Amino acid sequence: MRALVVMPTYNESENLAKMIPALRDAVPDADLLIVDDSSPDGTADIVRNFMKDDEAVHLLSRPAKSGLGGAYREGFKWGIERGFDALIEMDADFSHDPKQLPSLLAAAAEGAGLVIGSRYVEGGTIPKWSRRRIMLSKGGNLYSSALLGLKVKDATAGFRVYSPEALGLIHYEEVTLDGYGFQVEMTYRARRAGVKIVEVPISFVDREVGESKMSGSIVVEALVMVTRRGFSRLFGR
Ligand SMILES: Nc1nc2c(ncn2[C@@H]2O[C@H](COP(=O)(O)OP(=O)(O)O)[C@@H](O)[C@H]2O)c(=O)[nH]1
Ligand SMILES: [Mg+2]
Repeated sequence: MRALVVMPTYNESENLAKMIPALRDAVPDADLLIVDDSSPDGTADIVRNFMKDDEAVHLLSRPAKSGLGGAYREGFKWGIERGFDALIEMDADFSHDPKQLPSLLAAAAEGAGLVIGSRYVEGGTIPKWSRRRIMLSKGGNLYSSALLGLKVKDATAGFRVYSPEALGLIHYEEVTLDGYGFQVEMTYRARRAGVKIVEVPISFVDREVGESKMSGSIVVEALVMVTRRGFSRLFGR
């Protein structure tokens, strides 16, 4: 399987300097595409440095910060055009452990069109979150799953593998949401299109370096989408 890690970055130079070698180590056969939005901290320079002597590292540079969803849309397109047959979504901040990628890729190789690295299936853990934080995240997931009929425990997760066939069925290029909304909408479309979805347990840790770019408005955007879509699904329109 030719796998491509699509990794959006905004001000992740410190994380990325460690993440690129960690990925090359954990999945030596995979290529790596960093989608950077001209981060002022010089994230792209870190990538260019690795590119000098590693042909498997690639950079897609965008002129301005324009959101996680768009970064994934452009990264997926880049990978599909070049014939990759597993497209990986992953944060640069070490929330998603590169060492867990082989188990996600194994599920993809067994025929799942969408593999979700899941915190809420048996074996998944979030060692550092408070009970309250876990309840909030789980609650959001239960709400989304019930309203949209996702039959998935962790629809907001951002550690995933897609097959190009699944991305085609999903029409990923039409998904204009960001952050959590992007993940949930992609899951909803995959379920509706009959894509085989498999959740693989992961251990999720909060970032230690750099700042989260997730904002309250991204959470609200996701909630509005789920509620609207859910009600029209359940009560017809
Ligand atoms: N290219 C790009 N990457 C982004 C943008 N927003 C977030 N990211 C990256 O997407 C990943 C997830 O964002 P993060 O801030 O960690 O969100 P959190 O995990 O929900 O706190 C990280 O690698 C970020 O650097 C953006 O607007 N453009
Ligand atoms: Mg993160």
